[in-house]
Amino acid sequence: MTRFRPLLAALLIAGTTAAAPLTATAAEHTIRMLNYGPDGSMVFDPPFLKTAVGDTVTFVPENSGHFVQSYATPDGVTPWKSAADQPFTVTLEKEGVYLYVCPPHLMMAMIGVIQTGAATNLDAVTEKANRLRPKLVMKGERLEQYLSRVGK
Ligand SMILES: [Cu+2]
Repeated sequence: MTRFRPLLAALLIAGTTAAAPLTATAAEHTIRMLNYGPDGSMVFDPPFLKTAVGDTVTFVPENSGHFVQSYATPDGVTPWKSAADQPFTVTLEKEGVYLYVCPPHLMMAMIGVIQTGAATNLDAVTEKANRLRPKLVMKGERLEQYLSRVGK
């Protein structure tokens, strides 16, 4: 029996080292919520972000009056919504496209898109986005601009 122990130990070590890089490589991204930024007034910066599955994104309110709420996400994602003026971190556990908004500034198209891994749900997100589009009174073209940056 004893000759199996080294094998078991080796398997345990292999399992540990195999899992470790996944944790170590999960990136932490930051998206700022701004009254004015590179893309004009009332913006998320960056408004489009590509991540890997398991990465985290922290939304940081650098000006007051903003918060973030998911609008369209991959299937199985619990909708998220932050408190106003508070940093908010979300872990992107499902592959696909995430469309999110700042509800108080929806009219000004304060919206953003995250692509996590492959854009498996792009059609569904685009369909839902079409219903959002009439609510974007100013700068509504941001919706198409950001979604057009989604790649395979
Ligand atoms: Cu806002």
